[in-house]
Amino acid sequence: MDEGVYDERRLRDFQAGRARGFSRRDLMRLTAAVGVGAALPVVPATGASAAGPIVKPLPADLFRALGTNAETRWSALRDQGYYVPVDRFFVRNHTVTPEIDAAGWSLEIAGSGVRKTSHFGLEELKRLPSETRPVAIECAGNGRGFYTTQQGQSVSGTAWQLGAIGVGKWKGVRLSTVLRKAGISRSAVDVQPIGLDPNFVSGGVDLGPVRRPFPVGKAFDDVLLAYELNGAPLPADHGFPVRVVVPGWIGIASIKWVGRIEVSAEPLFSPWNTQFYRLFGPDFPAEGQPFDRQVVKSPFELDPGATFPAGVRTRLTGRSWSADGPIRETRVSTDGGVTWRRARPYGATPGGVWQRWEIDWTPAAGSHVLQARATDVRGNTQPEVARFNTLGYLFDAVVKVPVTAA
Ligand SMILES: Nc1nc2c(c(=O)[nH]1)N[C@H]1C(S)=C(S)[C@@H](COP(=O)(O)O)O[C@H]1N2
Ligand SMILES: [Mo]
Repeated sequence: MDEGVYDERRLRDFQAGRARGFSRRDLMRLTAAVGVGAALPVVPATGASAAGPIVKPLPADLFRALGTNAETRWSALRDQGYYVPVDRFFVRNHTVTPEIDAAGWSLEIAGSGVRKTSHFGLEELKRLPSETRPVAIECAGNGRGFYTTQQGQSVSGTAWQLGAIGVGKWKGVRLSTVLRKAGISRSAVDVQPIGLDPNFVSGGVDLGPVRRPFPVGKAFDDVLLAYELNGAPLPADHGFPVRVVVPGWIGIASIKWVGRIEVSAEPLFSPWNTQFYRLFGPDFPAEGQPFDRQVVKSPFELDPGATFPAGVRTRLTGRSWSADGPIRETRVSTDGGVTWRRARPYGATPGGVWQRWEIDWTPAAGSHVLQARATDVRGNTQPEVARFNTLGYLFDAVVKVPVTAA
């Protein structure tokens, strides 16, 4: 399963007009109306949460509220285990968390890639062989805010810092098991899960339900239809009763509240792989560079502006990850990038999703800049500057974290 090859092929399909679900003409109409990159306004951070698009409590010490979304504070992951507990797992909602009655819910599998339409209830899915996997859900826009605050560039979309990631223990049935039961045909090429949350309206245009296709090869490789997170039924905000979990891919692939899966004998497109989740900008093709995987990151488990007692040894901690493989090493600088020391990795790493690390530091009184840089086993590492793109995806640069000691 090579995502690069898939993306290139689908880009050519799209350019040639071999598109189902969302045509090139639709895109032209849409971009004429709102302008690519202008569709999503920058959402500023707001204060404490009110009753709104997210059901679970969002205490200010665990989350930053960002419009319809909430990001995990990295300070809230210090002293936590490998998995992110639900009470601090970030939420990314295009609209609102829907309330779904599990008894009345069923999953429809339909389209030109199956012999007939079929339905699966929740209890039926639970009776099929189950699998449990550690998987990170990470928004493609995680770190977007740093394009502006660190690189002085203007991008559109939610101004996440680095808290739009959570690693969970997801239990469910393999999508391949369900697709086989549904009678998937040899001609099927793409699979598109569709959410039951309200349609997403952007720039006055109704883009329909949240949905994004992926290839049948990925569907048969490692995708889950998950009904449990960290040993409990899926919480409402994370997709109850069933969500798709697509390991290694950007968060948008993992459709929550799935109600229907289209299986197609022709390539599928949606605004979520044509208008959004493409790299637009001077370095990229006019129609945007498609992508599916995340990049390397290494946040400290603290909030920017943290203070430490001067002259006292303190333990800095953090986590590093890459969608391309386990982390080989994380290096830390406490002097603004002049010298770098290797952080000590610790803890079990089921599935190799991320690596926790720690390093001791005795700060002198005054202001300091902390930086961490991770490198994965394939040699992917974090650059000084992330590649600008108008929608602010894939921010992978080393982040400069201001702290003080007093
Ligand atoms: N139906 C539906 N699925 C969705 C979304 C959504 O708004 N609606 N958001 C996507 C995006 S952009 C991300 S990053 C992840 C976030 O998952 P979480 O809210 O469980 O952390 O869900 C994805 N699946
Ligand atoms: Mo996302």
